[in-house]
Amino acid sequence: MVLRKQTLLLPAPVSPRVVTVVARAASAMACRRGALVVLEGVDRTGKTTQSRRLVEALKASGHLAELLRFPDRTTEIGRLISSYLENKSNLEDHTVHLLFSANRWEQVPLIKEKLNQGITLVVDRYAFSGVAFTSAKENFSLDWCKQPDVGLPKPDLILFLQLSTLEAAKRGDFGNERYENSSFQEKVLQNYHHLIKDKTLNWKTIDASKSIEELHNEIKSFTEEAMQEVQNKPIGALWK
Ligand code: NYM
Ligand code: MG
Repeated sequence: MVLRKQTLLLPAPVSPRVVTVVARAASAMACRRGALVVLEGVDRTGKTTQSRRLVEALKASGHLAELLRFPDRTTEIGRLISSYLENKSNLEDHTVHLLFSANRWEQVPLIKEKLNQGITLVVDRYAFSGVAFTSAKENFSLDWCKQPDVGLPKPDLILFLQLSTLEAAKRGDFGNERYENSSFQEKVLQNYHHLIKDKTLNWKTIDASKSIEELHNEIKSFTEEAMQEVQNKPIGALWK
């Protein structure tokens, strides 16, 4: 009789893959928050391709993962930025810098909520793009450019896709958007080189001249490592 009862309570046979998925989701719900993973680099280094592939791969191996990108052109602030980038409108340089930052701040409640739900967020550009691009303009110091983003959720990992501007240019013509020319991109690259010296952040430099597949594998393994390290650590504050 007892045996029979036990037999009835046994769940239907499940594949090891389902067990893994359920176990991971349960552990996420129990304690571990998601990791905040950022991809940075000049234009044409493959950030968008790699962020998408990373999210797909994480999901396929049973993790909770979502993609975000900045600028987020879908919000009201994002539309102002988009029109500026497309040269359809002009904005004063400080003003547009602050709009890019505001476009990140408006997503902060959502970012925190998702991380706390155990969702790993893969972010295509973040505050480092803000600083690297604006400080490539005349009379903008790195320090001034960082201030509006001080206190944003701190990334657990920043993947810097490194490629010379010459190599980047070989990947095809730049688009018609603002900033898309080699001399500006060169200044942006130099600014990134200053930013990656910051040892309070977990920067990993990746050679973006590698194949899409090689790059993906490297990025995935750095991400999985960062996801392990997150454990019960609270979400940090950037540049604080
Ligand atoms: N950009 C992006 C900035 O100038 N400041 C920022 O804060 C961010 C997030 O926008 N050339 C620039 C970098 C890019 C441009 O980005 C649009 P994308 O990834 O091409 O949509
Ligand atoms: Mg672009």
